[in-house]
Amino acid sequence: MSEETSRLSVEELESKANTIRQHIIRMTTEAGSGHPSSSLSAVEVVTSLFFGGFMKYDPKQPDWPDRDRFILSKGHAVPVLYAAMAEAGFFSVDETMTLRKLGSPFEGHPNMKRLAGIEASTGSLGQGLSLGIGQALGVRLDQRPSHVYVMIGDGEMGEGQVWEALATAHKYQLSNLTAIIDQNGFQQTGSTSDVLDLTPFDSKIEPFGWHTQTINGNSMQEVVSALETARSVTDRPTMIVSKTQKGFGILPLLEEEGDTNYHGKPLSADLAEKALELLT
Ligand SMILES: Cc1ncc(C[n+]2csc(CCOP(=O)(O)OP(=O)(O)O)c2C)c(N)n1
Ligand SMILES: [Mg+2]
Repeated sequence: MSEETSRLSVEELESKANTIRQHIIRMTTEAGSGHPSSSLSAVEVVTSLFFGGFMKYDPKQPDWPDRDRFILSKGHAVPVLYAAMAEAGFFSVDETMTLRKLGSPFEGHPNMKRLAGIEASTGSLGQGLSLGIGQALGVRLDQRPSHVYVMIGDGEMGEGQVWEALATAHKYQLSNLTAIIDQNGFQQTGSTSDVLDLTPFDSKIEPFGWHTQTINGNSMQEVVSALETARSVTDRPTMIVSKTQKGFGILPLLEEEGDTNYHGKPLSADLAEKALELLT
């Protein structure tokens, strides 16, 4: 149960991350649609949360009241969440291979009404941090020890609602809330610096009253250290600006394809085979 939640070493986490990357590739290629590159950038953070001893959860009792919560605000990257949850024992890896198939609860965006363990239905970008604030307030009112983690995309940061949420979290001094920006440098139609450059994030978010850190989010060691630091902050919400690469793990292939954003495209069967070779 909760106390036995995995606490893998950095080396073991790296190996788990590799397995999760393989699931992501298989799932999206099998579906013939989805967002592998958006999922791949976030793997180290999601892996650390689920297996680095940070999140408490019980896959046999997904609604355990004292559990920690993870909200994937960039809901289109849900293959990374399905893969991690499958590895954690919420359901089988085989089941996740029904991704985006008619009738499958493994929808293209997380749906909390269809799949136990999903904490929020997301996909309409901009809403996850607000949902996380509601949950952080709720567990605090109930005097639960739960911590709420929210992952936001860097393109998603262009949504005004996120900035309203940043101000609100400070107002309520939500020390049980940690947000992570997956700063992979791209959004749907191009690089975030071309579309709307909001970097650097830390110097904008710190004045909102948040504890902030900026890290290499594809370095497992840095992710684990940042989550440890976040846990030690007890008087305000914490933000981790996680600088990543979209498609991390299979970038040489995306470079060959001439598209390092590769947004919303599954790999062809041939390319997926090469990707899996690269990851093994
Ligand atoms: C409100 C809203 N507007 C537009 C979209 C379409 N959309 C899906 S993914 C995406 C890009 C998101 O970029 P980012 O947040 O950086 O995530 P990444 O894919 O880079 O991880 C957009 C615009 C959406 N899902 N929701
Ligand atoms: Mg992005």
